[in-house]
Amino acid sequence: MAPIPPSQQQPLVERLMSACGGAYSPDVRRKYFITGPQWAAAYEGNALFHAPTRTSVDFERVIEEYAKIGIGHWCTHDTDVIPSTSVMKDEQWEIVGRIKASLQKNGVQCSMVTTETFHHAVFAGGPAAEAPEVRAYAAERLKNTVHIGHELGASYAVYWPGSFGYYTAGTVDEPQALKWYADGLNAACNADIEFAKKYNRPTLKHCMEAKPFEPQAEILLPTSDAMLAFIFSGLLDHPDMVGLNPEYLHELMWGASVRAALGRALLCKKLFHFDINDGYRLKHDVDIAVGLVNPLDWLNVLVLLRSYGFNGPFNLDYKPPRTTSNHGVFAVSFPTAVDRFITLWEMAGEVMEDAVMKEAIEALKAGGGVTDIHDVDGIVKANAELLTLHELTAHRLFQILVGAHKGRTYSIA
Ligand code: GLT
Ligand code: MN
Ligand code: MN
Repeated sequence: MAPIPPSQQQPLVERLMSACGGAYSPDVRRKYFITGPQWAAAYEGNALFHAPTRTSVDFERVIEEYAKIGIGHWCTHDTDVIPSTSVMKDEQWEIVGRIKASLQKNGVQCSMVTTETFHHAVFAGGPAAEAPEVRAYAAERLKNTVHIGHELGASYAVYWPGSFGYYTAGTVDEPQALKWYADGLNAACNADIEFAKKYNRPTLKHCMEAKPFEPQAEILLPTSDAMLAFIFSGLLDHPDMVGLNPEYLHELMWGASVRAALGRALLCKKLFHFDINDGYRLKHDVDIAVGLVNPLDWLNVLVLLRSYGFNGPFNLDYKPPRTTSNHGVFAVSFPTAVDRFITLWEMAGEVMEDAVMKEAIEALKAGGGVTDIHDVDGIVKANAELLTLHELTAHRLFQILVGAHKGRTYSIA
């Protein structure tokens, strides 16, 4: 093939995108509770060893592009949109006003707000550092975000305590630090109760998000399970207001079965919000778009969530790869991520209705019918053939994933 000059590259991408087919319309996409973060679309491709590959994108553009794609909800960190020197000053409200106008103009809703307590130098010692002024500052930031959330009409607040940990142990008193961290969340929840009254709105759902590795070397609340223990520890003034925002990859990173981790959150009625993406076990937070690495596992995850009535928010917390251009972020990265999610979600519905799956699961639950429960060998024998269904259903899930249940086969020509 002859080299493709830059002027012909966008048309090529557009043509191949439409050749892919299978895109859902923006109206269909809007039927799902899918949320798009400001930081994901605005990510410039920079990292510790990576220079940026894209230019910055402001919230006006992100909201407009999300609206065109059919992503009906937008979320943000305070400092994604407000310079840190302006946060909590009068000038922040002028920016919030512009955000409101932009959301309204494009028919997009703000679903969630989150406080950046990890990037700025003030959080070098973490959001619950030893110095009381750092903790007081962090609490003010959390309360301010709750206020902005009510102003923008959000229903969720997320907390990713990225800097809550250390590189070297010895000075940080872990139980004390956890108590201080709870003080911050308590300040946010108590302020929320007051703001909710003033705004005549329900309180927000406060969602904790765990990540096991990075950016600290050791993390004090590394997993969703650790956060569940924290929520039920007695340290929180309003544990009913606090739940989880698990991220698919963050659970996978430490080696969990994501489906099982989500199952524990569901059991505790604490699955409030879900960051959807993909990646690899025991690696850093690569934030690949949903379904590009583990589609079969994703199908399994969505079967669980659908079975338990979790309908979102599904937050597209991934990083468009550095190899994708500014144009590609909105022309390829976001629409394809949304469409894979919808496809997997609908497939999960097919799994739940599939006659083979249903009968296999019912048969396993029926058991072999042994009545003498002291007859261990008899119980084993009675279930022996039934247990083959575990592998059969895994095959069936694969078939549904690749369309083989609808007769798609291959033959050697
Ligand atoms: C950061 C983190 C994400 C969190 C964001 C919310 S910040 O990008 O890696 O997983 O969801 O604070
Ligand atoms: Mn996340
Ligand atoms: Mn991540």
